[in-house]
Amino acid sequence: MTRMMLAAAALLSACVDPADLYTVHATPDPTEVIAREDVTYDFHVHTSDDHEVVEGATLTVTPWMPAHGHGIDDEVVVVELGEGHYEATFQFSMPGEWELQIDIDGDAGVGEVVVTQTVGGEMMGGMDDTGMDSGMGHMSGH
Ligand SMILES: [Cu+2]
Repeated sequence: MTRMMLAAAALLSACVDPADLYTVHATPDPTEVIAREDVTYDFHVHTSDDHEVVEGATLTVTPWMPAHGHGIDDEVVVVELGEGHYEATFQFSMPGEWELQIDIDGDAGVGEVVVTQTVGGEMMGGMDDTGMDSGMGHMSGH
């Protein structure tokens, strides 16, 4: 009987939207993010329900550009600083609208938080010959 109740509880918690499990405050330094220049993010992670800081979690940060369907070439290395703070330094590969998909594996469970980031800077000349950003022509029409 106890086992069945535990299973039911596990089932219930699995129904919680993973995005709601954790809240992440993502603060870039510098605050004006420029393509192909280092940016260091402070990710402050706490649980959404009781506002406890999340320590000892594994954060996986994936920069993603939805309009073009690509990320960045480099893996983002996340370092835990303590008291719910995690840090990562990387570069966005081009200007535009980006997302940071933040997967959090911690004591409260596995959750995902997505934050948006506008990235400034210049388009790189000769980008087209990679074939990666051939869609930029119609993007500029927005
Ligand atoms: Cu792009």
